[in-house]
Amino acid sequence: MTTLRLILADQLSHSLASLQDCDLNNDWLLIAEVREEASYVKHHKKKIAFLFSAMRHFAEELKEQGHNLHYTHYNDANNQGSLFAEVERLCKQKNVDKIVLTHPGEYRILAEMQSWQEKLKIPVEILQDDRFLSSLDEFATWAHERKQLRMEFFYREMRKKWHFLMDGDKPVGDKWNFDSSNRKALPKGMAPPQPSKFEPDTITQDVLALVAENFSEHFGELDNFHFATTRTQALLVLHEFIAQRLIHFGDYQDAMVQGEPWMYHSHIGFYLNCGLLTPKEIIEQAENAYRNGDAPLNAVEGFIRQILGWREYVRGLYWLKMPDYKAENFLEATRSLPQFYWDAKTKMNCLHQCVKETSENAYAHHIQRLMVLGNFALLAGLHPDEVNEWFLIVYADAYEWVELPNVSGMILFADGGLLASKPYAASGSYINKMSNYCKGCHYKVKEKNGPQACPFNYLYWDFLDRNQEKLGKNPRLGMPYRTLSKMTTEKRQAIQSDAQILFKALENNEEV
Ligand code: FAD
Ligand code: DLZ
Ligand code: SF4
Repeated sequence: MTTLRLILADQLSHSLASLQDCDLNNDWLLIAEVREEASYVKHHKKKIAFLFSAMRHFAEELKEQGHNLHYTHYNDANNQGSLFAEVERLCKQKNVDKIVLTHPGEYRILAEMQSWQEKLKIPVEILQDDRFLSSLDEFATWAHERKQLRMEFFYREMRKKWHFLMDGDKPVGDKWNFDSSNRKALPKGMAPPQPSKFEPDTITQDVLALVAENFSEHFGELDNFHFATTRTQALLVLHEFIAQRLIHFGDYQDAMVQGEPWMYHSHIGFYLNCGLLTPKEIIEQAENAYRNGDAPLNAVEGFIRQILGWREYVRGLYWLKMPDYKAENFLEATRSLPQFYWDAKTKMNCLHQCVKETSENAYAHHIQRLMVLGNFALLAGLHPDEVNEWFLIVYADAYEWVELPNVSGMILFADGGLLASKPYAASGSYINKMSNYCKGCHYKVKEKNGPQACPFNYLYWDFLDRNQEKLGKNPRLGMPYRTLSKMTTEKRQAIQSDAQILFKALENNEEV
């Protein structure tokens, strides 16, 4: 009996469900670098290099453990270019009787896998991905019992279930959430530590050359590649975060500083999402830091909430609502993605810096994604399909299960409020409060209208005005809508006119 076990690029975990009960004598593992996955969207060059290198390193480890493993290299002459075609090829070559898979992270791939049994006439078993802390059934049950699917309540259930940061049946510190202490701007002169960096070894060097040659037209820069590509290195990144940055994670979670892309964030999303780290070990280490007195509760609780709360919640939501979720466009947004999302050529300094850093690092931290890149997309009414594709392409931690709810739900309100109780819309004053971008900007953050005014200022009001029918009754937007209703007709016209001038310039591909 020969079983084939396909391992995807984001399944690089020794604890993977489909790797358990493996028969070292008879079974075959398959890891495949394929054109279809590398280019169905034009992923950032660093994202492809990272994944191919991590896949190759993981394959080496599996071979050392004695597994029979077929590794398809991107440039192999007989590489068939898709996961299915590679599976089919190996099934014939090795006389495979059965295929065992772990649930993938994308609806598109699951639908594809579900057709393989019929196509190949071989039994296909798809196992649950138990690397997550909430199963899809468990999330569906939780959601079924509720009208509103608020992350905060899901998170509390998860805290109780896993007994993370609990004292008996009470949350440590008697509060579930310490976010009110987590909104500080970075004080002048305070410099976050440099991120962990790894010199590319020969495997990574080969991959970098391959990506430079085959994906030159993809977005992003390839030089200064320093990501971890093995579990051992990823664990070092985690340890350095816990030792050096976690202490300030809460305080400066929302802060943005020009020239400081990494701040006090953990930079573990890349490794967690491709399987080199597991959520449980990360949370346990963060909790230990609190229990040992090495990090304060607001930092540790805030960090754990991101992983135990948001990460599990968006995955549950994705699988609960797909495939319809992808087509949602509650605000009927239609505008095309401006060119500056690709080339950073904009006079808006906040957007310029965030796109530039995204291109350099295949990374931007959460508040840059949410309150700068996402906020502009929301206010300008960019089409969800184009915004989703951009976010899936540009970040090395992006897979559809996590990217889509964050984009369609969190930033664009395209799901009509399933994920967020109100749109995360903000004017320039928020960006000015949380960053130093405005000091170096062509526009003036204090000006509300006219050619020198910060575009976020008039776009914010124009957004509310334009969407009044859909958002006007949202109780959490009562205050801004009351302010809008008190504005004079002239003021409202000036806002609309400034917004129209900007939209026209975007349509004409002029630099704004
Ligand atoms: P930290 O700030 O150190 O947070 C720790 C971890 O918490 C992250 O690694 C991540 O695993 C988890 N986390 C934090 N926020 C979220 C969230 N909103 N949803 C899910 N997990 C979260 N995260 C991705 O992993 N992949 C994506 O493709 C992705 N796209 C995003 C798109 C938009 C528009 C927004 C607003 C957020 C997106 N996020 C995404 C969430 C978050 O921005 C990233 O997880 C985070 O920036 C990764 O950096 P880090 O590892 O330094 O995270
Ligand atoms: C993102 C990606 C890339 C760039 N390349 C591959 C690949 O060559 N082989 C593979 O198995 N997976 C790849 N992936 C990840 C998949 O496209 C997909 O996003 C995840 O497997 C979803 O779970
Ligand atoms: Fe961004 Fe406006 Fe500040 Fe310029 S002034 S950096 S556009 S928020």
